[in-house]
Amino acid sequence: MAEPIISSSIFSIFIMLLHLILSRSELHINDQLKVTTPPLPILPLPSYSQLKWQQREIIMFHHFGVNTFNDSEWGTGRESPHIFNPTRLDTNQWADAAAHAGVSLVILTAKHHDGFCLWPSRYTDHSVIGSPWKHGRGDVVREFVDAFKARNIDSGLYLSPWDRHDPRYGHANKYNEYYLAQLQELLMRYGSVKEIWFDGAKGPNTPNMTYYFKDWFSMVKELQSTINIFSDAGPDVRWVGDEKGFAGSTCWSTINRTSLSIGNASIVDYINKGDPKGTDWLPAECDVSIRTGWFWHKSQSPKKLSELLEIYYKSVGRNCVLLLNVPPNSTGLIPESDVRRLKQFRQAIDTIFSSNLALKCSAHASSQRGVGSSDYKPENVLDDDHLWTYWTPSEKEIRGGDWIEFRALTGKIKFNVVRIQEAIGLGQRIKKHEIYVDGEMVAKGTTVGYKKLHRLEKGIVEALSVRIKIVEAKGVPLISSFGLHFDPFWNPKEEVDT
Ligand code: FUL
Repeated sequence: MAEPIISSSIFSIFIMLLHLILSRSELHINDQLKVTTPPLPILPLPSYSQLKWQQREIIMFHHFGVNTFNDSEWGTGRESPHIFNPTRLDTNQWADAAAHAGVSLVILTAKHHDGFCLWPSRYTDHSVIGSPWKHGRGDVVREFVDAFKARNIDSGLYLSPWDRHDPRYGHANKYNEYYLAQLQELLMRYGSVKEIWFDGAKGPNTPNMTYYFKDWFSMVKELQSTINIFSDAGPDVRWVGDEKGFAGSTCWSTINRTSLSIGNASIVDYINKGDPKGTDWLPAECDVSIRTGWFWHKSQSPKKLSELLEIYYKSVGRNCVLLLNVPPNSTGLIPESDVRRLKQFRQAIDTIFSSNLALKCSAHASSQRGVGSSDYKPENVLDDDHLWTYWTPSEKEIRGGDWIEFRALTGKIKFNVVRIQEAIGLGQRIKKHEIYVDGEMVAKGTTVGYKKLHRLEKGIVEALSVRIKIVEAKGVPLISSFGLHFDPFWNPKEEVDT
């Protein structure tokens, strides 16, 4: 008779335990409900590889080939491979130069328009095989990827579609087979390749040629899953539409790919600015050379530091990645003058941006999503995460007039550059913004995107408060980072930011 008593007490203990577990999990669920969810994204969004690319900010280009030995920019295709003889070629020296410039990706012209291949391709003898360099047994692409990999710098490759040497050019099936065969060599032999450049350039009076872009793009993605494909029209990175390194002062990462085609001069204005209504995420890359030409010429010298900084503000500071070309010379080295300039350029950028004067301020905002939650508070724009932590105002029916303000904690702050960044992982949103210093408007702009840099036309200002007003946005704005910086290299009397 004792048995049922025992089992009933076991049963009641079981019920109590169950109750406790359930009430705890209920508590847990309630806790979670107190946390406000992030706002919905606004499509289109960047891919994982596009986000990684955007965060690189500055990448480098090396134009190297038979033109280097010929004082030429566009080879005819009739150059003898014998002229290619970089007797002191040292890709470690190239990689050191890139490291001094602080870049994380460098792109090499494996084949330019002249058709000469820097690697021993099995499909042509117009390559290093026919050159005296290393008795025809060298491979520049191999030496390039190995040296950069050893310094943790990623590689990219340029394979010119326009080929002035190969007789298959102009015969669609044959040339596309050739081109695809070379793509396979480059993307299968040399490890991870992070960017491939499809140049739309083609001179006048060239044979008619249909490129099988769809086949090329599919092959590239099949062979390299984290690569970004560059061309005038993407699919991952678009050309900015000029070779000065300048993006439009309005620059959307969004665009309609259906309006684009490769090698079509009429789209340059559209790709320079992007399109707020664009259904594709296709950010712009600003290519420019440190010298006048893309290839090395004895008579040319590197641009001044002030010119490089101007380019930086109009590329990286306008929501783009800067692709800076630095050509190796005919001995196979990056000239010392260019290495020096790269070091100066990096030092200047570090000097300007390594200290953020906004950290001496308290952050305030017109409103905040999820009041009481720390997830969307204004202070988030001052942390080191420039993508996934952000300030965002509360949602409301009619948008406009949202602001975030920084108030100096210990006396006036002195600056001449304002940096604003959007949390682009949830879509690019801001259409118009204004900057106020102690109540006076000192700058205004349109798009922000990953990074917007304003050099103040007024020059240096000393202020107690700085306010960013979001005048118009596609939806609720998300600011991921904010900075007030001092640029000692800039004199607004010399240049006006347009
Ligand atoms: C252009 C080419 O024609 C130039 O030679 C250079 O390679 C530049 C980056 O792209 O379209």
